[in-house]
Amino acid sequence: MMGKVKMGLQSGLLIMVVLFLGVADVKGKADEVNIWPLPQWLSRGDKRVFLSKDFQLHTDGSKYSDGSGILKDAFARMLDVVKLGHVVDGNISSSDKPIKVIHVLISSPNDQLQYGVDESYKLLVPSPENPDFVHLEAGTIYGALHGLQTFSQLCYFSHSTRLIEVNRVPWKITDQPRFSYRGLLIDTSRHYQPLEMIKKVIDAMAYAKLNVLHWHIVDTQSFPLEIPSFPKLWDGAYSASERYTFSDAAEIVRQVSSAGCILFYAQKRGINVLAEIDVPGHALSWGDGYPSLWPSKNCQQPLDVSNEFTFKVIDGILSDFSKIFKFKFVHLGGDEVDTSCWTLTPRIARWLHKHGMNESQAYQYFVLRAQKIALSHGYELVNWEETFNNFGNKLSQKTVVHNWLGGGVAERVVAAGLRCIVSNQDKWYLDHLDTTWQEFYNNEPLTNITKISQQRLVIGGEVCMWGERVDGSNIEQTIWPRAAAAAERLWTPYDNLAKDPEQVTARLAHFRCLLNQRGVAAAPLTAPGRGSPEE
Ligand code: CP6
Repeated sequence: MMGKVKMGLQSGLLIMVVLFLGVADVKGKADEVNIWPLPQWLSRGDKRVFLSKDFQLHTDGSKYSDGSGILKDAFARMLDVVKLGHVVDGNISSSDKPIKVIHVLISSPNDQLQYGVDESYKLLVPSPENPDFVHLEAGTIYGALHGLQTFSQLCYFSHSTRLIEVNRVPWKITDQPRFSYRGLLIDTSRHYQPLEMIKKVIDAMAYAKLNVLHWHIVDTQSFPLEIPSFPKLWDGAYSASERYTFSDAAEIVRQVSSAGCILFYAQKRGINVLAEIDVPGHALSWGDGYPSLWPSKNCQQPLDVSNEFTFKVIDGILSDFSKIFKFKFVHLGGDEVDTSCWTLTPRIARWLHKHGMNESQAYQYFVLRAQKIALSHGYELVNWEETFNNFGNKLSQKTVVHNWLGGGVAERVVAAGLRCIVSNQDKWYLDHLDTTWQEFYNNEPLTNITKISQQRLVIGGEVCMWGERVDGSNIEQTIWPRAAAAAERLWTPYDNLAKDPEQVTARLAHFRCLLNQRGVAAAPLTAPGRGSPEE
């Protein structure tokens, strides 16, 4: 008896301390908002609620029927990451009213994921009409997915009540991305990345609200992907096991849902996949299976510009791509082309002469012909900036120029009326290990671009995880948390960014702990403890 009274007193004291500090179980300052990336707009209250153990998804009134199961599966994953299943002995008294339902209202029936899809959402915890409900509304299923991610970040396990709680209710959040292209490049040519690791990267991208996985599949060092039209191309893989079958690739991007619909693993999470073949320069491995793609046995790249077979192979690859990569863009590379093998190979030198082309004209001819092939398969185009720097006025209007050199090309691209993706190597290259998360955070895509009409042509940005020094053993901790810093730059309205640097640090440290808890090996911000330099 005494014991019980004592316990009661202790927990009473605990509650008083808790009330005084505002937050019990989430470490840090009471007033911290721990959402990453920060929403467009939010307001909070001062109450606390907990989730019922059988928290449910309701969709009454929604125009979206979820025949493909995207929402149902996303809800199940959300319950999984907030660990509602772990609640076995919550301290509930009869007067406590748990939140029982998340009511998701989606206005579009369409579940096509595409560039520029409406990603906005509104989240109310609890619903003003019904205190047992969370209210989430969105234009499309993809906005609803972001809303679920935000909601998952509001939930935490309370060690005092042993329940999943949300503090500082009522929460009112309205949110939408600043840029519609928010990318991460992975490179499976310099090192093979296991399929399961690619999926983990996709999961974590969804947590950070990134929405494009730029898959730099093949390069000089290896050709890991099966191409049905040209089945010897993957002879250029490192080994028989370091390969993706065509159906593996489809699976990264595709899954069969519980409803029997064919869906993409990435699509289910709101992630588009931008596939790249980097031509003509970064393609030596193509010749392992088809040596006639090389200028000669001892001068092996760029791809032979004089050989019709080269363009047949590109056509076959893009035709196969179009069956599984449904994003509206394909990336055709075009960077770092050293054309000397063309002039050093007499057969090709004669061809150039016959067609009245010098080396740089042949480079242009190659890139533009690859563009035409991609257009014929229904794609719009992305090319690395050297193509713009060398013959920008010749590029298809459907080209998005991908900056990386960092010489301020974005300003010139948008002034020329083309679209641009920002990835400058001094700020957004993850393989540069000494670039800090703060530098990732502070890279502003619209630097020096002031006209609204030109700002709109910067469709977003992308952080690049080049694969020379990463494989399945260290890719996650090299990507995270720095990619998340860029993710906030790309999501959150400019005026909300980094108002309080200490708060940003604490909030990112919190997000990277969340990644760890969810099984993502995100590295510490610095050291030690929660990763904040002050600690
Ligand atoms: N591979 C390809 C690369 C790079 C590029 N393209 C690259 C260049 C310089 C640095 C990092 C990566 N490894 N195909 C440039 C777009 Cl510092």
